[in-house]
Amino acid sequence: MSEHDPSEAPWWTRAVVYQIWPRSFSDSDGDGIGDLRGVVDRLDHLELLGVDVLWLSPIYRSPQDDAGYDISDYRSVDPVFGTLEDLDALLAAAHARGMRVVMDLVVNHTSDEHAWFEASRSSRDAPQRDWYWWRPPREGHVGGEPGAEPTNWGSAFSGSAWAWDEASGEYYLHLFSRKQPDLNWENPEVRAAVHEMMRWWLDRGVDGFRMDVINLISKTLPLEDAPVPDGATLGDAFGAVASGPRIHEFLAEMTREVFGGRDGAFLTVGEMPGVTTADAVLFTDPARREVDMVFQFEHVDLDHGPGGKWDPVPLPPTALRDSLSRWQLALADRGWNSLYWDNHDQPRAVSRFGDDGEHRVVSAKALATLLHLHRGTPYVYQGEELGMTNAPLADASELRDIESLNHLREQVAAGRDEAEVLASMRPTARDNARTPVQWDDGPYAGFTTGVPWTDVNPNAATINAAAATADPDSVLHHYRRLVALRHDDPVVALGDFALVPSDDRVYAFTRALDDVELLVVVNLSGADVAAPETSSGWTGAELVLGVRPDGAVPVPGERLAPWESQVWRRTRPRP
Ligand code: TEU
Repeated sequence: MSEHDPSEAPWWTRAVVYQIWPRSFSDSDGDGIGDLRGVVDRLDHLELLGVDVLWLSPIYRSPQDDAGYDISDYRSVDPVFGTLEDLDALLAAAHARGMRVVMDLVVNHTSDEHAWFEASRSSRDAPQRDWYWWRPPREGHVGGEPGAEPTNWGSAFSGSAWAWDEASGEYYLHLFSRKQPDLNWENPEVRAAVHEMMRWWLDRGVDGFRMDVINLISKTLPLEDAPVPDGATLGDAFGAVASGPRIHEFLAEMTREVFGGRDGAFLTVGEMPGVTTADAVLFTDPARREVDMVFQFEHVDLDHGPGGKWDPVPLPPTALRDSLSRWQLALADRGWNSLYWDNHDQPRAVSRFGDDGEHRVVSAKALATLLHLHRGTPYVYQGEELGMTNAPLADASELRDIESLNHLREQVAAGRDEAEVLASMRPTARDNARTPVQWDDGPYAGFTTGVPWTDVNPNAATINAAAATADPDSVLHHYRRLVALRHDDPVVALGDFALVPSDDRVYAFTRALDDVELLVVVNLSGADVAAPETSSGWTGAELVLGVRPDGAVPVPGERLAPWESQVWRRTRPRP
């Protein structure tokens, strides 16, 4: 199969995915929490946008320790989101409008309230003991005392990655919260149970899966102490758990067992922190049948300082350009990229990579153009199409996310000033992207008739879907054009990518397929800068999209206004 041949390329090479984080999408019953009926109520908006696939963040039964990424029953819907019948209704309504629905598959870990874990924890001889990672205290130590943990690993959400179970006298591993014990994928019964559950969802009508931290399921054995980063107290388990020795085998087996013999247009995307370009080629090589595409993290980790995400450093446009273009080139011949700026784990794109003040609209459009003109499958996170901004997080009481709350508590306990810790968290906290979607300028932005579970951003009076729908120059209508362009123009979906030399603040590239060529030029700064030299050779080309703060029509080769973005199209000059 050639991914460059439009007649043979898989359907998802021309698709755009929209991520719904249901808790903050739309509330239909006034309890302040978004739900599945709320999603059905808003399908007109998604149809207007033109997206092909909806990815639903977890709606399964869950104690909601990590906003649903801690699942206690894979085959039921949490009552806060509705019922299985509501989910069936959503599937039917989305399918009727030509949209597919992919579920979040969280199988690196379950909730500690899942029946599998309850059985596993019940005793050391329990038949399901080996479904999770149980280990005795470190030799010569007493279980439960500091330092007795089986390895020195830290968890993603503060503290040790091991929790002591007094009743059975062993520790269990949790790479995330202590309410998210890791499943032991070495055990074939675990794999078979997950495959069966996935088939159950496909039988119900879902169109695929976004696989949460799926590259962490194969751990390097034996589990051993890891290097301790400078300034940290706990070891970094990452090297021991990311893309481990059996990961490719596990994913190929999953494809075989779950999708084998099924006809249909499915989509699988593996979320893979730390994945390298070389790994990504292997994971997404169609011949290997592992996953269709991966979420990589390089561009969303560029602003992490020596102390990680809570220690942000300034991000020069060149760093972004180098990273994104490197991924384009690395997956050019084999493999496929997922393209995203933000999601429920990242700050809002326009606040992080653009300018959420004076140039909010024009910079949100510039970022959208840049991303959607790359080769790969673009993902739009709810509210991104409105140019929604980071939450103010003016006070610690606005934090809801377990990661934020644990970090704040840990730092304050260590003697740091709360206001200072909060300030360091503001740029990258996950809470930023979890405020309710701003639908209109009414009470609580039209998100709920009750009281929302977390504050609505005060800018909802001006930034909202109703206003954006009515304004032909809105960020929303720009996204609509970009989605349509990918559907209609094969060069956008499949064309070869080449970087064009430019000023350090500009990202310019071409895309080419057969005799059609596009030039994309984006000013990633609030300054007036020179256009790339190449631009002047494009006089007479068709302007596909052009956005300037003054609303004027761009001219090839002329200086670029702040956050200006241009897409030009021409028939390739014959050699
Ligand atoms: O995220 C995995 C991940 O590696 C990070 O995004 C991480 O959660 C975060 O950035 C820490 O700073 C996935 C989910 O998307 C996330 O919501 C879950 O919390 C996590 O897995 C555990 O299931």
